Amino acid sequence: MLVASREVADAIASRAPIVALESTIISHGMPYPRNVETARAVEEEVRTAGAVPATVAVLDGAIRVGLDDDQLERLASDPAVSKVSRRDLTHAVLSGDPGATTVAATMIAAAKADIRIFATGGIGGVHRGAATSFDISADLDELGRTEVAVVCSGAKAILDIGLTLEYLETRGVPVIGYRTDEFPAFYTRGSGFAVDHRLDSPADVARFLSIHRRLALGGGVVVGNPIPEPHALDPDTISAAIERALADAGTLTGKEATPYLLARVAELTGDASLEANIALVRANARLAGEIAVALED
Ligand code: PSU
Ligand code: MN
Repeated sequence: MLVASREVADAIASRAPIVALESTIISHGMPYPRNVETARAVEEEVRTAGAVPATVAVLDGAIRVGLDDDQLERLASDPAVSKVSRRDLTHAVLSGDPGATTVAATMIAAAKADIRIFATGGIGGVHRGAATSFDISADLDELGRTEVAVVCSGAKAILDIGLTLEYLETRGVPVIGYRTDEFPAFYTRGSGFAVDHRLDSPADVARFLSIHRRLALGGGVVVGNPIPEPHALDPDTISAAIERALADAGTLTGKEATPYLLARVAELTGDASLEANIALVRANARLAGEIAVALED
């Protein structure tokens, strides 16, 4: 039920560095064909760093770790691809229908395949208004229980970033700032909220992850890597788009809430946000590759 591609299986067997990559960002995060181009470019960033990319999805009744080009193309272009988080995995395998994995589901697949590093754009979090909607991404509980490090550009301000960090604290998840003291807010380099610890090199992050593993604490680690400076968006433009998207979403909750908000913000901010998104995912993949290469045990 978990099938690794030949290349990823070989890398696991020889203990070569591997970076897991998610697929919700391909199927539900970007328009075709930029999504499949980005998926390929992100894999290339991992390779440039000296690691093997392992994009994760559910296809033909199995969780796939490592996809070929046809599989990437299908995820990018087939409108029937569903969004698969922890609670959706069983049904996706049973039905045989195509599914794109979220951060939570990708972490699960990575851990089963013994992959310790995973790169993405942004993690899910505590939605604004969660006190009444209870809308808290399953990504956060997964980080609390599954030992995979997630390299990301923080979380989008469509979420309540302060509450997201509180929740991660409750679940015992360390939040690292990579060359920053602030938790990044995806399109912008800072959120105004401090990280727990700052680390300044892939080797330092790798040492942190080794100790985390040796302590057998369980659970993941968030590595927040701010969007590369030249691609960062103007904070006022982005927050206006977010406020508008939240107003348009009304009381929408459940698994459609995040994709709706992401698509609406992308629509309102146009090409600039798409280019920013691509730039930050590529940078995260590169950094994750460097950390994977630096990991010694
Ligand atoms: N945030 C983004 N881009 C994304 C997602 C979140 O900026 O593509 C996706 C990720 O796959 C994440 C998922 O795991 O949305 C979270 O969805 P939910 O809030 O329904 O758990
Ligand atoms: Mn949700």
